[in-house]
Amino acid sequence: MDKGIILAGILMVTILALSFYVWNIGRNATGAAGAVVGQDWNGNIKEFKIEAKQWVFSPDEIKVQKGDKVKIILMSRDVPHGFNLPEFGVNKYIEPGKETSAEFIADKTGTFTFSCSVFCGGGHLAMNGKLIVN
Ligand SMILES: [Cu+2]
Repeated sequence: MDKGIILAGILMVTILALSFYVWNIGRNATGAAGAVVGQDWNGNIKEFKIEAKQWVFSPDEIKVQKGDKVKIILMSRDVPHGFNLPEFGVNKYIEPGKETSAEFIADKTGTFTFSCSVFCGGGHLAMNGKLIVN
């Protein structure tokens, strides 16, 4: 093959790689800004972390305001558990060693019980907590 063609090829690949790199930086920057806007949804997203282990949720009480968009990050310390909050259409499987998240809008006031929905041993039925929406 002609040396000139090889050089031109290398140059093309280099230019392509560089432009992809620059394009990717721009894309990531937009993504980050978009994420911030997303979190600002309604100006009042509330994020919580709840840890599940035999046979408690920790914390077992969370408080939000009506209209809040609520995000709950769920983790299990031992066996698989569940997070069931039927009034808000939430039922998640919590796999040990993996974060699971649930999102909903607290569109009604009251005290709602969340409970474990995956059989996890002797204390399973007593494994629950409270969501208070004011
Ligand atoms: Cu359980």
